[in-house]
Amino acid sequence: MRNLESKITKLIIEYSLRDWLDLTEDVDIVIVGAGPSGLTAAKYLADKGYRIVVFERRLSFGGGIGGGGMLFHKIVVEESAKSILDDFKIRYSKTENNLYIVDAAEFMAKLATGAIDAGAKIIHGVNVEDVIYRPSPLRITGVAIQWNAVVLSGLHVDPIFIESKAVVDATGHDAEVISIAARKIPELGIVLKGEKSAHAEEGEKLVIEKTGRVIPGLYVTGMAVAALHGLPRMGPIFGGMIISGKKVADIIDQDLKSGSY
Ligand code: 48F
Repeated sequence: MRNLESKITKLIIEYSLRDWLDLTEDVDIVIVGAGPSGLTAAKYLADKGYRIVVFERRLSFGGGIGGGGMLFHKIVVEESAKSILDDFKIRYSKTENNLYIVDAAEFMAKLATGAIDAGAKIIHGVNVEDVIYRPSPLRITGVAIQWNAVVLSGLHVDPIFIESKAVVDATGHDAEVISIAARKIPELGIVLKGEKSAHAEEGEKLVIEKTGRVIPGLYVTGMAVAALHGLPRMGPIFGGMIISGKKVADIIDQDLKSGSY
């Protein structure tokens, strides 16, 4: 072996490849997006023993959390999501109207830590650019991925594939995975209604209600639910996002256990 430089390189390549080889055989659920809904789903699914990978195209966690509300560094969470804050050991100030105030930095750091500590693998800098499907029965069986640096460079490079029992669209306002599937596999019959203007209370309620399975193998959580079903936006209140993440984890668990995924 040569000097430290070569050792650094060898170790990084060797240990990264071990993870990547595991991903070719050993993934139960692919979660796309490390925002609040994706990270919450990752933790609760990993807690149940599933092998989870979260692909996040940015080099950071948290999606829309970091900017708080118009860059003010706090976010709001409702009483109904308090038990999830507690599960992740996220601290808060309770206000008189049963709304909880949380530091944006703590919220995203602890959601990510909770997911990782539960056993989810999060890989940054990876863009999900397509899905894998099978026609009979019609279902989604994984994703096509590409380094986001390649996407940003504009180079024409083919993706590689990761198969899974379930794919979760946690990509936020654009519902990217679902819109790709809707466009490229018209026989799925998916119609994206697009997010509506703000109505915080209604948005929070409906985003939880409509969280779930889109078609066999493909699930939706977080703001992607609003994009799919034409629901109102709610701004920097995050109870709906994390309750939606927990709900999709429960639904996937039930589906995988009953074999109806
Ligand atoms: O946008 P994002 O935070 O989604 P979310 O979990 O939460 C929404 C809230 O942050 C906020 C809100 C709630 O009140 O309105 O906006 O629904 O996180 C989505 C993450 O997915 C990544 C993106 O970089 C972000 O971190 N992402 C999006 N598309 C892809 C992706 C893709 N194709 N491949 C990989 N990552």
